[in-house]
Amino acid sequence: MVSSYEQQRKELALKLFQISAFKFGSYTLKSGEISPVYFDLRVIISHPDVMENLTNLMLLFIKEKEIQCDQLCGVPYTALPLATLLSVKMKQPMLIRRKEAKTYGTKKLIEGKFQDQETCLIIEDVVTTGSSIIETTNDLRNENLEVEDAIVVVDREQGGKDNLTKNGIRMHSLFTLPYFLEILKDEGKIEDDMIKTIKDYISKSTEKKEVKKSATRLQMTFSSRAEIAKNEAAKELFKIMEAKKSNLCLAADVTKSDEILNLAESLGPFICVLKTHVDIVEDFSENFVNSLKALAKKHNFMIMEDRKFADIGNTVALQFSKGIYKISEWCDLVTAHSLPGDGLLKGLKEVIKNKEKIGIFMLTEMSSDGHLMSQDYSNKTMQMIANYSDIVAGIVAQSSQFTENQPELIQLTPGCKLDETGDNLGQKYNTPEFLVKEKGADIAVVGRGIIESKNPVEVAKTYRERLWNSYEERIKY
Ligand code: 5IU
Repeated sequence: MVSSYEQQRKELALKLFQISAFKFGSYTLKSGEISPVYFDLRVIISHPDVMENLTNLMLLFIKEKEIQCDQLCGVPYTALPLATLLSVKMKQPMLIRRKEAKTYGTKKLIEGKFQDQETCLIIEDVVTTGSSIIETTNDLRNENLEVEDAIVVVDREQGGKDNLTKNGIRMHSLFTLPYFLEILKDEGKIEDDMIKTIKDYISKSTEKKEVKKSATRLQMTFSSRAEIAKNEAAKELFKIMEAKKSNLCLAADVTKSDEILNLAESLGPFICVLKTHVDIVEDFSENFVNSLKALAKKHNFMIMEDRKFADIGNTVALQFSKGIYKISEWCDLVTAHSLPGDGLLKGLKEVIKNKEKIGIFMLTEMSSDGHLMSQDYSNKTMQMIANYSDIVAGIVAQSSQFTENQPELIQLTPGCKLDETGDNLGQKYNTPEFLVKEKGADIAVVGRGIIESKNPVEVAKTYRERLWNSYEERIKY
């Protein structure tokens, strides 16, 4: 049995090479990094014989590891057909995780029939950091399913296993990159020079990983991030967060200026940012903003106007500095869309250059159901921001959208409530713990969860404590 398994494994490795499921040469990865090896297991769907052999091998592997499960779930997309074949052969039901909840009918994220506490085995093709498996696991666990094991075809050995262990998932991989190298070398299918290049690459990326390990955004303290922040307002905000032990932003969505000032006075001590929508204030006046600024100073919080600029540079410069509101005169932070292109940032920069400290938060993703900000849109927004690090303080996002480790930027995440899942107008909510620990939020925005509660002060304290504890747990790793 063992020898036949080893034989099958070797044959499959050679076959995967033959059909270009992995290639050696010089490839530019999504991150911009040049890699001498490239994996693309999507090609296997064009080779039914490989699909069959791989499924058989995975079956033997699951048996050998003595993994028991009630359900199978493939990580979208490449592993879906693999999970399907395994499900049929094992006579074990499977589940499908949607990448986005449906916007109509039932808002299910997990399709298939299941019961509480059933165990679900995850199937994945290639693992780099393990983040896709973690996302799938979180959605399954949210449905009260148990996830303990993941079977993967290839482990690139770039930190995935450790990340999964931290999340309570055992990862079992059929293949690793060094194994492929060994087999191909034995068969004379790869030049010695290439083996050396790849081995150097592996050891270099391990070294890089070690350095990065101590410095990833999610593990750094806010005070150390204050040191490297390039935008002055972001620097100050990090310091405020650390000083007040608060990463809570209050969305003061009330329509009378006195109500906002009352909130600022009573909740000011517990928040790092007070977020306004000035266009909903019915009795706006210069006095109001002056009082708000005084309270911001008194309680040491920053004022964010959630203006969501979305026009050409010339217009946003006017909207920012002129009109009734003269936003740039009183806000510390302001939000903007990347939709119009970077002329918008140039327009805002024209205004900001005469100010002391203002930081822009760019939207990459919204919390509302059915928003149109795709991953591609978000990636392009991140590229745009890279050239404006002096004026951009961070992003407004639902998950970590940073393409690289960018600890100098702040992730602000709206859609936070202690226990609810949404409102009837499309807003989606998550808990403080989930947003900070799983979704990379540095600051969470809470509006109605606090202002519509019976005791806003007590509730704000609870949010602040739960958000801060989550941050402290996050940096421990
Ligand atoms: N807000 C969102 N989602 C987003 C963005 C902003 O909810 O994606 I960008 C704003 C809207 C509101 C606040 O001012 O954050 C959330 O308020 P509630 O906690 O009351 O839902």
